[in-house]
Amino acid sequence: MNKATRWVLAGAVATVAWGVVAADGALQPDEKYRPKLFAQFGDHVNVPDGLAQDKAGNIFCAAPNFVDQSYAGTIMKMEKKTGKWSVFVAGLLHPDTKRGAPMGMEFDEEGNLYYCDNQYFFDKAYKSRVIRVVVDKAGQPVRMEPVVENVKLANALRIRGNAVYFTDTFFDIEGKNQGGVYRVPMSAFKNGPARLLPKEQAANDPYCLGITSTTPNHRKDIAATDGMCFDKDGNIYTGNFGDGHFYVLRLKDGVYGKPETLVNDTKLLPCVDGVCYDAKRDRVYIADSERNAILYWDVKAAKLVMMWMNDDDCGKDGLLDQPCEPMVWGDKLVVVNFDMTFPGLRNSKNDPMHTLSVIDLDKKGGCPFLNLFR
Ligand SMILES: [Ca+2]
Ligand SMILES: [Ca+2]
Ligand SMILES: [Ca+2]
Repeated sequence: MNKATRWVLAGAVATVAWGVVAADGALQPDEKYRPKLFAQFGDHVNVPDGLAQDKAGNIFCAAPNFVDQSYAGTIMKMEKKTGKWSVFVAGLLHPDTKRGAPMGMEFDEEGNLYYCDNQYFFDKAYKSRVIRVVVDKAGQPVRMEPVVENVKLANALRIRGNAVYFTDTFFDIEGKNQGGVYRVPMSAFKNGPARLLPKEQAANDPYCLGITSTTPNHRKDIAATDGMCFDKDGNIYTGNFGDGHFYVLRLKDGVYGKPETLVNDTKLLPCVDGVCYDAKRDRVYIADSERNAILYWDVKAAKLVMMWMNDDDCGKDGLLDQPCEPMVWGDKLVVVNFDMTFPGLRNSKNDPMHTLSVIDLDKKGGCPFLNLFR
């Protein structure tokens, strides 16, 4: 390759990516975003995953606890005032697997909590569900009930208007490597749980908004649709865990378009796990599980920016250890470290440090608590 060609290629990269671009085309971390330790748990939270916050700014962390299954799946709560963590609720047990595995979650306007119950790691035959935790005025859980069933791997979840939105990461249709984004209106589960159609019929499932597909990269992971969030205009951002393909589903005249590619370059973004939106800065934060990295998508500029990335680390001082879910909390970004290990990730082992990290965002006044956009 001659110098001119190289320059042209570098220019092409620069149109989609900010930050320092290394010789191999990858983005480099920014020291101002160095993460610090936010919380460390004992083995009762051996695999943390989803995050949510209520209107008062209390933080909730889901723990499916896949590694040490002698501990039940739980949802932990941190009181904003005291910073103290306690068990909010144990995950609702599935009658067949006898496990509860809370992952992505969010509160609705009434203060009820909805969460993805990921049964896929116990049984791949459509056992996953969306569960509603009915919460009373004092903030105490009253009861739990399945509201959506027949899901494969329920992963990320958001509430907007009177509907629950979530991702299903595996369709398990040979050779297609698909996953999807779903929208189920709350009216559909007024009298009992709504049910998704089998994946062979997903294109005709009235609840299926969009299907994405992974092209396995160097990790050979076929996991598809993982994180999801809305921007202030109601557009949906999502991405594949297996190849880092990052998409937007644009809302136009009340209807979502098909997933459109924003980034599809394994060098720039090899893995998309959880994503969340920052209305103040108009950014979508992206957890890159593979590289222990957090990036953001600048919505207005349509550019990908690297914030932080570190080598394999147990996380005891706050460094990232398979980050799976970011959440804007005031002027901070709280990041969960899944630390479960999958082939090809930098995280080499599930270690005894079960941690949340925190990154200080640029001081521009912060975000209101309860980062919801409806
Ligand atoms: Ca996830
Ligand atoms: Ca760790
Ligand atoms: Ca680790």
